[in-house]
Amino acid sequence: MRRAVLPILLGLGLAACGSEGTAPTDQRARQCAAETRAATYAPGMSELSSGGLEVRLVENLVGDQPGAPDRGMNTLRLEVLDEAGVVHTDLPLRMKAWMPDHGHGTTPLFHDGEVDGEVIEVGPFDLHMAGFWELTVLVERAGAEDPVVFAFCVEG
Ligand SMILES: [Cu+2]
Repeated sequence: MRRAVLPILLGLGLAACGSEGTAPTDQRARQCAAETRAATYAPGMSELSSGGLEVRLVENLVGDQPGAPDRGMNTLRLEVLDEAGVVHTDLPLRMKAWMPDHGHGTTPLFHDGEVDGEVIEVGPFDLHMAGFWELTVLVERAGAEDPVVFAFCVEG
């Protein structure tokens, strides 16, 4: 499948934002092994915002299957907890998916959260390239956006 898709992507001019798109799979895997900025995905992992909120990544879906963020369509299932540990579904949030090394993100760049029970779902969004991605969750509280960053290396 990927062999068939790559020439199409290259034809769209995406080759300009990195050479790893054409690198052999083992070379990309080594890039991720050496990527010190990236977290290792685990369901339930969480990050604290400077404003005191906890954003928990309940799970990521690749397509409709649980798994580590990967190339293609991903969906984050999040919980937002306040300082008292209370789960909030009343705080609007959006997520920005960005490749800082390449200076581009997904199209569209921002993805709004939608409440699904006690979980807030973001996506599906397309991680269209292998490499280092920052998924910045911006939770709106008291008129300001409080960011939390989940950083992953996508081996593709
Ligand atoms: Cu890129």
